[in-house]
Amino acid sequence: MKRRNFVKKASFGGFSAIVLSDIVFKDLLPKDYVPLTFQNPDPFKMFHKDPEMVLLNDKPWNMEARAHLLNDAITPNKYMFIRNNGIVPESIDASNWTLTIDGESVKQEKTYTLSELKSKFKSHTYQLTLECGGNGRSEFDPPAKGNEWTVGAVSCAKWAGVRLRDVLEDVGIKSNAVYIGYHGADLHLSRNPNLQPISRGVPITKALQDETLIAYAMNGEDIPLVHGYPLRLVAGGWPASVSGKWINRISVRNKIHDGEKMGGSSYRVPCETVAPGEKVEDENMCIIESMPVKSLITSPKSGAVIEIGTNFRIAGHAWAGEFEVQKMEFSIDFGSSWQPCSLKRPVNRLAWQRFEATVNFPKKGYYEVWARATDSEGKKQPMVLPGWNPKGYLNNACHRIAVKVV
Ligand SMILES: Nc1nc2c(c(=O)[nH]1)N[C@H]1C(S)=C(S)[C@@H](COP(=O)(O)O)O[C@H]1N2
Ligand SMILES: [Mo]
Repeated sequence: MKRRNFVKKASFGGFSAIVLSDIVFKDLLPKDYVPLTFQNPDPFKMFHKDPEMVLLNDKPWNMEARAHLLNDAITPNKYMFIRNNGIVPESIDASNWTLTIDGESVKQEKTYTLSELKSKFKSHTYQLTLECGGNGRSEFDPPAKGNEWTVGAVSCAKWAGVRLRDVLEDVGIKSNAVYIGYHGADLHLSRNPNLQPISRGVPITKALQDETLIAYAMNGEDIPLVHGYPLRLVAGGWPASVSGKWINRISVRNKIHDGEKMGGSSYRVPCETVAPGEKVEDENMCIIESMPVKSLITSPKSGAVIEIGTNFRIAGHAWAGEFEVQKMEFSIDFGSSWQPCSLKRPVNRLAWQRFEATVNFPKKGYYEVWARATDSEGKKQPMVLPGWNPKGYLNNACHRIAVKVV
């Protein structure tokens, strides 16, 4: 399938696509000034997103869902959050796309074309939960810098591709391999080609799991451009920042990968809990691995008004990083008492799980319905904010919706 260039040229009736070299005074353009003809006013159309999605940033593009948009068992593209650290690749030629496996710990470097990857290795399909490490950041106080995600930076689409393990076995890796790191084709915001916006990775044990894919399809189609077309790494259950988009290189490392956003406070939390606002030295920050247990009430939408005596059904999804969700409960009295929800098993490991319950309200008035998941290790979601951390990661506090019974 041929993709058109990402930068959609605005259609100014009379003229066809303008390119940079057409601009007579281009050398006089103020820094960071985007000529009208290159401005794209509608990221919802550009990325095929539902207009109810929430745009958080345009440089880079970041967009989140609202809880009620995430009600589908399998997240469709139109409701999938977008998290970019840099500039989406502006033109992609899938027919010439290659993936190189290199690094200290490969026996020899090897490069595959897209069609070689597809024909040489068996294809696998899994539904995988991808949640941004910063999902829920907006609630932390003191606030952390970064996108003000509320609850919608999570998705669970169906990804198809080849196992990273099969590819690494074909390449041959040395026994000193400890980590893999991805490299993508997106541009740094400065447009400096020597800088990468992000290059993260996972320990080799996670890389070798059945469900860790080099994916080339999402929900039965080519991966949408903004989500990593034509090739992305998908490692469910971990902060989605490890699932590299537009990947053209994977390095097998003999040490913890030291790419962009692996160090400092990026995707790291204090190894020991700290007081809100406390300064934490880099050496006391630990890399986030499995995401914590969490759930979301996706139906109905917060703000529901119902008549007393009607059956009130709630439903949603729960997930628990590397683990399974074992129990799901709800509360209508601010967590004083909890009642059970029905909970499905995941369709496969690392996929979110559906829960449902019927809620009875004792009398008319305002309520909040809270939902709480417990994982297979017995860990529960906190009712209020979990431990503060400098970058505002891992907020897995109970989700709640407002209901008025009339
Ligand atoms: N190449 C590349 N891969 C990337 C990113 C990026 O900016 N560039 N962002 C990461 C982060 S922080 C997240 S949360 C997920 C978001 O994936 P999505 O936009 O497909 O939802 O992609 C990850 N992979
Ligand atoms: Mo992220």
